[in-house]
Amino acid sequence: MKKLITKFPKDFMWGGAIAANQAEGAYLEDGKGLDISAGFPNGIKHDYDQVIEENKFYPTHEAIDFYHRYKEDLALMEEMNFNAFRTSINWSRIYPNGDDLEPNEAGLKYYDDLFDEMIKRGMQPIVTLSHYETPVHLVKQYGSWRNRKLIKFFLNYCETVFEHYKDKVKYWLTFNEINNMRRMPGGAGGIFFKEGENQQQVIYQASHNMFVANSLSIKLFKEIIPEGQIGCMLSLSNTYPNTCKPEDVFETMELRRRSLMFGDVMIRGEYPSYTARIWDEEGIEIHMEPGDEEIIKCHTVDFLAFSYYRTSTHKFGQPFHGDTGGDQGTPNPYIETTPWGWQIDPLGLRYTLNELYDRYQIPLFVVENGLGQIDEIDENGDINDDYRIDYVRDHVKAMKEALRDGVEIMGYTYWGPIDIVSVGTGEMKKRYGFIYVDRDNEGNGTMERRKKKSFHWYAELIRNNGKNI
Ligand code: BGP
Repeated sequence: MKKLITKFPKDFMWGGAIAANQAEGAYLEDGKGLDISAGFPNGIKHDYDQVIEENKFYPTHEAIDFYHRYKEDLALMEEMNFNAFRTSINWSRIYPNGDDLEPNEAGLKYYDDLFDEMIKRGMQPIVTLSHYETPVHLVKQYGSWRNRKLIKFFLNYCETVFEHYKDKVKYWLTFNEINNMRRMPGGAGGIFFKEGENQQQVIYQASHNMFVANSLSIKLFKEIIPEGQIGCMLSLSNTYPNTCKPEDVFETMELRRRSLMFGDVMIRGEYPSYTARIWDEEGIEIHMEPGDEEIIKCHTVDFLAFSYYRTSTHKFGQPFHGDTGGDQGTPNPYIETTPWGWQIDPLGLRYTLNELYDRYQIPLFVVENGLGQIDEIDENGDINDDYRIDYVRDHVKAMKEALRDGVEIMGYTYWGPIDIVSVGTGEMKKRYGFIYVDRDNEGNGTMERRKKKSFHWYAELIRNNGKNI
């Protein structure tokens, strides 16, 4: 029998997470190609510009200039005692078009320097291979993941980066929030619909192709970095039934299954049995090649990484919809709400950790959790973000309780330890950071970095390995 765990393990990974496109900027520098993130002026929840318009402001083009300022930024993360830092490699820095024959050396060099800097500062790099950054050429030329050719291009990219960084990076994630193919297929998979298409058909076909790519990338990974670990990454904020009416309860389970299906394929190695009914009812026919199911069965992930921001409630008959925070239904009267309508629910994290561990029995990694709020600088130049401290404290407490419940948790990387561009809405005003960045929604500001009150609090939390929680 497993022993009772009462504290965070010694090797627990503490740190923060960002994505290349939301932080780096330098969107065409040093041979980088265009990736889809460059074409969303108002975030992936909103319209995508097929052609970048001159004189229009696109927040990711400069973002917070992490590309040039990463040394300064990582020094601040070190001050907060991070032992882990998650970011993505932007695919289009390595293969500018996605289907190039040779990688872009300047792109490889940039990440070499970045990972060296993290390691020098005592941080384990955790790298996402694809975080809403599909090269635009792959979208235009091949229709993105609806085309199986993408599998080959993705594997070529994976092989290059696994080989190149094998001595530096031991923890990898395949597709960021792959289940957001359901909610935001443009951002998650570069899928933009043509008129008259059965959108669900396209989403599931593209997802299937991504599942095959996920499994084959794991196969490659195990050959190249056998001592490392690779995980899948899902958006798993949760949804409760709005009432105890059986229909609310049942349909909420069905909604949750639409996300867990993605985990089931990549963790259990097969589509769950309820998939057949969903596809039948939605007129979906998935093209699978001989051998696909075996590939998916043989090459599964080592751990489940996920984002958790909030909970919502679902009422029977309510259409399913969501955003970067997860599924979104009817507001819950028992919990607080942020100005963006995200409902804060620390106990929901404990609930979710237990739900996932019961189902999968593999290590879990909370790679995103954070509070997007409006921060103000007072007359002394301070930012007293006690609300952020409360948010993190309560979620970390919930995690500690989940450890006691017997859940295996590898680490916690707070989302957005430094203010970055919001992926859903393209704003800077929605700030997550322990570090403030002087930049606004219109692109004004000096980019100066400033520590918020939460900076010191988080540094202390990590120093104590969560003991004082
Ligand atoms: C997740 C994404 C992140 C991140 C976060 C917060 O969906 O993986 O990239 O940005 O949500 O969302 P937002 O930036 O829209 O507030």
